[in-house]
Amino acid sequence: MIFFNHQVQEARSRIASARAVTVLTGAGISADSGVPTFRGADGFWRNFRAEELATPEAFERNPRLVWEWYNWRRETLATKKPNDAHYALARLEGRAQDFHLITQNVDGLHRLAGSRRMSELHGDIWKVRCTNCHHIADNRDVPLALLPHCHTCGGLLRPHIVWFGESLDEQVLANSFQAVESCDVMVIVGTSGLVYPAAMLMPSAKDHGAFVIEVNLDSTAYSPDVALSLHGRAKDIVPLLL
Ligand code: BJW
Ligand code: ZN
Repeated sequence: MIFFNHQVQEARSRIASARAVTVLTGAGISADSGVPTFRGADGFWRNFRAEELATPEAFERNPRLVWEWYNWRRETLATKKPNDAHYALARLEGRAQDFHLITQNVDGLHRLAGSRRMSELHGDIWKVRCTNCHHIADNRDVPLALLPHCHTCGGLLRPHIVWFGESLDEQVLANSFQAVESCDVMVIVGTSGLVYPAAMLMPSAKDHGAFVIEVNLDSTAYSPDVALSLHGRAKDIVPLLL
């Protein structure tokens, strides 16, 4: 515990004296709000894993099934609130000289907590996109009609989310790399570090000289390479860092 306190102190002082802080979050930060993670024991829906449903091929084969999954997740998320870790990061944005939040999460909880300087790498579950005219619209309907259609052209709508095998938005990705390459401290919260290209952000920060701090319940793909690994719940540890 003394060792742990010492690590927390070091993380605090690194963040306090940093010119630029970049934070990368994943499903673990929202686990403390009751949102299931992707690769944890609760990551199943019926008998499916995310990898089987979050693909353009799955949507082409069975759009109704994929929409049922998203409907279920939107219903679950509509009852969830940001936790102390989300709020702490929103406060840090107001305090740090230069701050950027990169999230892989699509749940919208960072925005609800007040974060604004943010890149959403994998999209937003509260937006829909037309598969025909590509128009993107906010949509908070819960439940959504299964097989929802575009008001403009009648085309089939899909979630505005980056599925496996699809490219991330170029500008969002470029902004994210710029933020990790120019920061002096990077904080990584609640991600397994298994999904690319997000997984390349930490090595890139390190190559550019950043001090990297990880907050996670367990060891991850990043743990051997980071400067500090803080093990525990995001909602308990992240507020201690500010
Ligand atoms: C806690 C906690 C608590 C729990 N407190 N911590 C290079 C090499 C190999 C493969 C590829 C590669 N480049 C591209 C690929 C293919 C693929 C990929 O990465 N595959 C890997 C699985 C191997 N990537 C892509 O397809 C990407 N596209 C792309 O690169 O296009 C070009 C291209 C294509 C194909 C080949 C080559 C190039 C797109 C990836 C989009 C991923 N989108 C998803 C699904 C969205 C669906 C949806 O949400 O509706 O996004 S995947 C899923 O994983 C989701 C997440 O954002 C993402 C990351 O997961 P995350 O957040 O890390 O969650 P978990 O569950 O994995 O981990 C939770 C962590 O929290 C754990 O560590 C816990 O310990 C911790 N934890 N409770 C603190 N309370
Ligand atoms: Zn349309």
